[in-house]
Amino acid sequence: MKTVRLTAAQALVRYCSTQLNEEGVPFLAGCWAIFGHGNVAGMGEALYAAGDKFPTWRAHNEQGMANAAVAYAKASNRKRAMAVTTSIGPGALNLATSCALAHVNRLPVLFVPGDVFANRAPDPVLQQLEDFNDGAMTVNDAFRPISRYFDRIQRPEQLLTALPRAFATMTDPADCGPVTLAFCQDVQAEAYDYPVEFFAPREWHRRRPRPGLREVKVAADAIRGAKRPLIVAGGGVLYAEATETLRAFAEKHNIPVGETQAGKGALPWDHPLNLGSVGVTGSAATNAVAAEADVVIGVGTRFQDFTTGSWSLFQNPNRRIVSINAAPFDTHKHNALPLIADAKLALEEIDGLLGDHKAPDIDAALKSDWIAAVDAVTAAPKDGNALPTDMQVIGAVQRGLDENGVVVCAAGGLPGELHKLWKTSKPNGYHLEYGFSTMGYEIAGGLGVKMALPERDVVVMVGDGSYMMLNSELATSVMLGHKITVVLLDNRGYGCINRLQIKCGGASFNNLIDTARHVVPSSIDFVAHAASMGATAEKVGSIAELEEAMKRARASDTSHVILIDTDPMPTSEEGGHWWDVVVPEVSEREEVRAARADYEAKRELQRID
Ligand SMILES: Cc1ncc(C[n+]2csc(CCOP(=O)(O)OP(=O)(O)O)c2C)c(N)n1
Ligand SMILES: [Mg+2]
Repeated sequence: MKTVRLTAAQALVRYCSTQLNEEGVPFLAGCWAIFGHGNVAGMGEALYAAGDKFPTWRAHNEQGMANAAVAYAKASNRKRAMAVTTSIGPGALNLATSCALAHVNRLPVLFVPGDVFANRAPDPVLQQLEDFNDGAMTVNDAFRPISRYFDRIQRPEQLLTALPRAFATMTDPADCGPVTLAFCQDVQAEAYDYPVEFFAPREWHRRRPRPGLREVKVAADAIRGAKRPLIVAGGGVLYAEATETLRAFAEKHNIPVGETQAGKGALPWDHPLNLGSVGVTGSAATNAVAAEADVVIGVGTRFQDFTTGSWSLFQNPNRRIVSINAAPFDTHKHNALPLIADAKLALEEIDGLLGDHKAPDIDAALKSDWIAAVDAVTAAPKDGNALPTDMQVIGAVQRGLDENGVVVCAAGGLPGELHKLWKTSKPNGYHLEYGFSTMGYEIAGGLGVKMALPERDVVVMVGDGSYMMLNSELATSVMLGHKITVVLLDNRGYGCINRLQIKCGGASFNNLIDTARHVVPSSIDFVAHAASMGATAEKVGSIAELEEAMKRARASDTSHVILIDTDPMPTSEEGGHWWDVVVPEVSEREEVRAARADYEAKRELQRID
């Protein structure tokens, strides 16, 4: 057997750079890296030698660079991904939030945190956790429950089994998620005679599981018997690139579609059968159909609580759920009729059995009334002096983009409003991280989206709270020349949690900056802050000014931040649905007792069968 003598880090980098996706391009676009003693000598040397063949990008925060990697994978429909390497200890643990984020959203990332010395000679090395009862425990064990595949590389030859498993996990539609290869720092630099053929280019084709005959028939029978079916389109539709198949299926069988946060954009917003968002932040149109639906057909959705109104949305007592998903785990939820398959193939095969079957028409006014409601709340305000609402800002941003735009967001009040109100024309034009809803994802995520889709106009919408939590990859976007536009809505605090607090009967407390304990009133100069990182930054005083600023941002080559003050209280009244957030059973506050009574009444509608 022909061998080549490489360090383990060199072998990992060489293998990563030769693995291709089904289109023949490298599955991993490159590697984000922040170095420390735990990876600079081993991984650092190997990445340097790889040069442009496997590019390395430096960021400012491990969580930030990992968020960029997650966003890249999502915007690439999981066909491409990135690696992320860190030192040990704090550098490694800074990845943990992003690793869980990737896990929840089922997105591929290769995490390579450094680890302690396998030979234990210098123990405890700087930043080593010492477990008194377990000699093998390191901080990286925290990655076990949040990684889809976890391994610790303690000998160079372990890569021969670990790396193929890592790629199999990242490229499998059912198992897809983050992989953590905790890489002992001495092992990174250790040499081994690897078989040359281990590094031969290999194409990883996404498995498209075929549906079982019985499951297709059961699903088709249920759909044929339905008078009021509803398709719930999830992220799986986009990842399976099944948007055209879904459109043809919905049209031929006359079945309306509601979209989850991850599934938004599965159909163009103005398609007559696209009733808009579903669930807690759903459109009035979809939710009205959902309440009566006798068959709910989930396609590539994991039915999280925002989609199901905490399981109080689908109120028809005889309703059945058909769950089409590549992951068996998701198909069995809530006694659904399981259809374990790739979304595209499943729809094609159900279609084959349904023939010309058409479901009864739904009232066309549902959709037109909803669009009229959307247009009303997103219109520019007549009163130019009032503080703008989130909805009005969304309208202005939307008007400032064409179908090439991509909106990026993750946490705060904006995701709910965007889910309801944003008009997505093309797949991937709507990029919401609402599986984990991680504050601080937005700007780093926008950078990752831009790296995946350089030809598209990427606009990050972010609240002041999320901006303050993690903004440093704005400087990375400037440094790497990946221009993003950031629209920063300053409502002086955690507006959505303040509203939730009040809704649960609480006093406004510790959410808005002014009602949090303070000695000096907070006054953050966001424009100066963003400008200090090299972005062009400006503040606008109205929706009309925002529309002008959007034009400047669009024309700019540099990342552009537009700050606007907004009102923390208003939300769109139209649409929406109850969400299960517990209210205290006893309280001295009358408001809490009233909210509890309301809560108990709403819980009656919850179905946990
Ligand atoms: C990392 C993280 N911490 C806490 C939360 C809980 N949380 C969700 S939204 C939110 C407030 C967001 O504030 P901001 O970005 O200003 O948006 P706004 O609510 O004002 O629209 C908080 C604290 C979270 N989602 N993520
Ligand atoms: Mg805020």
